[in-house]
Amino acid sequence: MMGGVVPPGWRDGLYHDSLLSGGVLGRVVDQSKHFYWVDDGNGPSQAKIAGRLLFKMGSESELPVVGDWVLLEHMPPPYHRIKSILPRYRKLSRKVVGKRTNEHVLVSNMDQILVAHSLDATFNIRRLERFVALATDTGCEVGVMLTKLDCCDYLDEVWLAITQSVSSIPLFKANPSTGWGVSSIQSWLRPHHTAVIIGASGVGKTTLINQLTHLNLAIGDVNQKHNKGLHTTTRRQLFQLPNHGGLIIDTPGIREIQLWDLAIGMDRAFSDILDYSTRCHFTNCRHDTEPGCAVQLAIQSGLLSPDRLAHFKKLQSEQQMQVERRQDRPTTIQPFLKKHKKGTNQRK
Ligand SMILES: Nc1nc2c(ncn2[C@@H]2O[C@H](COP(=O)(O)OP(=O)(O)O)[C@@H](O)[C@H]2O)c(=O)[nH]1
Ligand SMILES: [Mg+2]
Ligand SMILES: [Zn+2]
Repeated sequence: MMGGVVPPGWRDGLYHDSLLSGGVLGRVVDQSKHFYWVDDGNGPSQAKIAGRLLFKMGSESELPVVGDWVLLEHMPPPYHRIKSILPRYRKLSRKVVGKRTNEHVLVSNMDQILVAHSLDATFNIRRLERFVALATDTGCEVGVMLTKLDCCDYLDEVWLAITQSVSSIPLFKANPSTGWGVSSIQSWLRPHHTAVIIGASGVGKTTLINQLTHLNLAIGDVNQKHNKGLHTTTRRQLFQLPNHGGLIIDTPGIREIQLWDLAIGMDRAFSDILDYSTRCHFTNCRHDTEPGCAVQLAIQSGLLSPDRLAHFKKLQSEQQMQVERRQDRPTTIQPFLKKHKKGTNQRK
């Protein structure tokens, strides 16, 4: 459809041509408090949401996020106008903390997710499983980067736990500070595709991006007492990998992952348990004390750890609670419109 310059990560065929008329195609690559940075292939420029578009929005989750494909109306400086947002084919979201269950879209339209996890004293296999489930749920290709092996006292045990629990996913051992292991991650990242790196704070996400992009973004200093990086990355931003063509989005640490639409992710993350459960005597088996439970049998014969089953049950009930909460979600327009309407380019 287009010759010459295209926005970062664009590939022909992502959208039907009919969706691409009526504006200049661009991609949201960064956002600040009052405007967005949109790249149409000629580098990022500042843009604001057109008043008309804003008016049509029904909830906060419809606001542009990094990764979105948009149609721009070019305007004299300082701001172009975002006329529309093309439908998101993928998104990473989490539940907004609070009384009501609201969706908070973090980034969109990514192809790969790299889950970063450190093997220092903060290592937690359940947290790793949650991140992997969240990532898998998006439909993206998922990889795991394990950092800080140099800070791990029980490497053999930890490694065994990891390979047992996330066995089907490519695992990359790396030390982003020294660059060790980074080249295999670079080969896994697909040229002209968009990857997102997620994980807790201080695990080396931004350090990896610095290695991949040869940039010098501020990273968190290790707080010796807690062995955690300080929260330095405060926003999501899309970077291009030189001599590679791939794109990667940095994210701030997701401190507590709330689960959203985890049904598919659960199935994939716990496919072993689901496999066993097909052989349970009762179809509605809760894998507790029911006779003929194949899951309990797997535990007794050492094939499955009781911890893993307990974690599976916990996630399942959290998921159930969210489904119930979502059903009584209000559909009224959120007060967010007020906040964003200020300073918008309202069409006269
Ligand atoms: N010892 C050690 N430190 C690392 C490793 N990877 C990253 N770091 C350090 O961990 C700190 C936090 O890194 P940062 O990239 O800001 O983490 P982010 O919060 O995930 O973006 C920095 O001081 C890094 O130098 C590693 O493999 N080993
Ligand atoms: Mg960071
Ligand atoms: Zn059972």
